[in-house]
Amino acid sequence: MQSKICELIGIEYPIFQGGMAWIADASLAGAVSKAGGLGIIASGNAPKEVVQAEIKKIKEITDKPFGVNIMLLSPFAQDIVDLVCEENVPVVTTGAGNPSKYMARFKEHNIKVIPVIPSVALGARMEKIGADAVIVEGMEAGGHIGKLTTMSIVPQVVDALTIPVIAAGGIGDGRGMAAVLMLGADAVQVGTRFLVAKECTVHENYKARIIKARDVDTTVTCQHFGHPVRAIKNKLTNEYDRLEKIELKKNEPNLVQFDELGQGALRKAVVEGDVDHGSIMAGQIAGLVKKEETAKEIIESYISETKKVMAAECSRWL
Ligand code: FMN
Repeated sequence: MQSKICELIGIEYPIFQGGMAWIADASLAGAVSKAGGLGIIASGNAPKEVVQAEIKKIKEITDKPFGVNIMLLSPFAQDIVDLVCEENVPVVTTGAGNPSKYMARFKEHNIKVIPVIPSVALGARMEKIGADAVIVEGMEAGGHIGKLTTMSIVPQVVDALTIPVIAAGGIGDGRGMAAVLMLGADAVQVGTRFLVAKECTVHENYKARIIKARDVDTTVTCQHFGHPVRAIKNKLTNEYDRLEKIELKKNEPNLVQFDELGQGALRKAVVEGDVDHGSIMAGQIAGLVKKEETAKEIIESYISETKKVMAAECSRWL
């Protein structure tokens, strides 16, 4: 299965493993790239040395292309930009901001730049500043989210842009992949399903909560204040809800407490396995994720299911 994205970055299958702060390290990203997808190391708010060590490790795991996800709001964003240039990282995905001020440097180093976008307007702006492709993420996704669903935003971005579009948010198997390819996407980015990859080093309690999740088990915190985040319901999300209800009634809501509640919450779940008080970021598709598998098995199942479902539907409709 080939696509413009496969040609652009030299990967076998049009599947990206989304950058996931604290989670997407060299172990997961290396396994995905080795299996023919695009593994992406998440830099989150990590300092340069930490990300540099992961880049070193991934180069030992595979010589295939990989990416680094840069959170532009990170206090270390500039350092990570320097690092990806020094290390000749083939692909950079960016989140939480506009990468325009770094674009010239990325291009000088022949780095493919693929920003994550939640709307047509931002997609068009990214195309204008020279992005090589965009990742359009619907609000079904895990982690920080926008307002529109994958089903509605993907075809609108595909119509508005000429560069390739990668669809993300709620793509849990080959049926989801076939659906977004039909909407005009050229590739998919997957986060939630890779959380339970064998090579994913997230705490086993986190994995267990994903595998146990039902369709209705995620919620969005901070819908009214700050940055909305999708995660599995737990004591932490209940506390967010309680505070939001109180603060919504005030003329001058206290927003600091939301930031305080979120401080270190993802790390708590990912590293310590505290799935009551930590943030178990995951997408709505978690209800479909039922078992731990290797990254290779996950990628192969997406591809074989996509082909199967497309062939079956073609013979039914054409
Ligand atoms: N996207 C980013 O651009 N940077 C991040 O640091 C980041 N962290 C995430 C952490 C978790 C635990 C999850 C589930 C998602 C995160 N995302 C982040 C979004 C993913 O890269 C991906 O786009 C998304 O998970 C796709 O939707 P899905 O979860 O429905 O598969």
